[in-house]
Amino acid sequence: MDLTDVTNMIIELDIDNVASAVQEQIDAGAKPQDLLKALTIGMEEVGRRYENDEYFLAELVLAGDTMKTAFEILKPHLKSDAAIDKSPIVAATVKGDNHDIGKNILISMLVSAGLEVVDLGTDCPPEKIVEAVRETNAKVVALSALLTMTMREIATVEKALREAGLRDSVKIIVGGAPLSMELAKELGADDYSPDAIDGVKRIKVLLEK
Ligand code: B12
Repeated sequence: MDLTDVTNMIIELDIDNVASAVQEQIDAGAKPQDLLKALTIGMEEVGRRYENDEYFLAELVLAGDTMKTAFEILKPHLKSDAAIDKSPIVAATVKGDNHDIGKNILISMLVSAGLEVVDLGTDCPPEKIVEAVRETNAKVVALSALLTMTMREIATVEKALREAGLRDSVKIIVGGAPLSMELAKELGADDYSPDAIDGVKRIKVLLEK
């Protein structure tokens, strides 16, 4: 049993055995971050199969549940450095988008790093984000966007924050499959990260600014 087997369990939607396999790898001394990578590679392959009509919506749903089951085991082991700032981070998946696995992984890792997070969930309207930033004096907004169709909502959030007079006091960082640094900047965000581990590092830098 190695990391490739964990990847294959995601691809094969083996929800019954994935938790014990992850636990076994942890007990054997595998690095939690390598395990997260192995799980994510599995999800990427699931996405590829869905795109090629080898998997359908039912498989996507089961893959999501399998990933969540595996992550529950992994979560307590993903501890990182001590907190540097206590000002909260407002996190949400953009309006029209219900994907939350990546966002939830990012949030777990931020919390493990000692940071406070206000989780606004999925399909989040811009007004809710503005309100949360105003109420909590958050310095960072972390947005997840997985769908090409709705990723432009990032620009809508940026505009709403600007119109509310809050844009100068808050940094926007985004992530999700269809994005890149170039796209993120084009949509008005300050930063982008392709994964949660690097995302936490970048958010810490943004909090220091
Ligand atoms: C699981 C899944 C679902 C599940 C979601 C379950 C859930 N609770 O989240 C379900 C079945 C509900 C679903 C539904 C749909 N999905 Co879907 N889904 C996926 C899949 C296979 C995996 C996503 C995932 O969880 N990955 C694992 C996590 C860990 O990775 P991640 O989300 O990318 O997050 C990581 C990084 O991106 C980053 N990150 C994420 N957010 C943020 C935010 C910040 C601030 C930072 C710093 C970092 C960061 O950190 C994370 C950890 O490292 C992807 C394929 C893919 N390649 O992404 C398709 C995919 C995203 N889905 C797709 C589609 C088309 C749909 C549907 C429209 C299908 C349909 N016909 O109904 C619906 C849309 C529903 C909606 N309105 O949202 C397409 C999108 C295509 C596009 N470019 O627009 C994809 C790419 C599949 C494909 N290849 O076609 N889906």
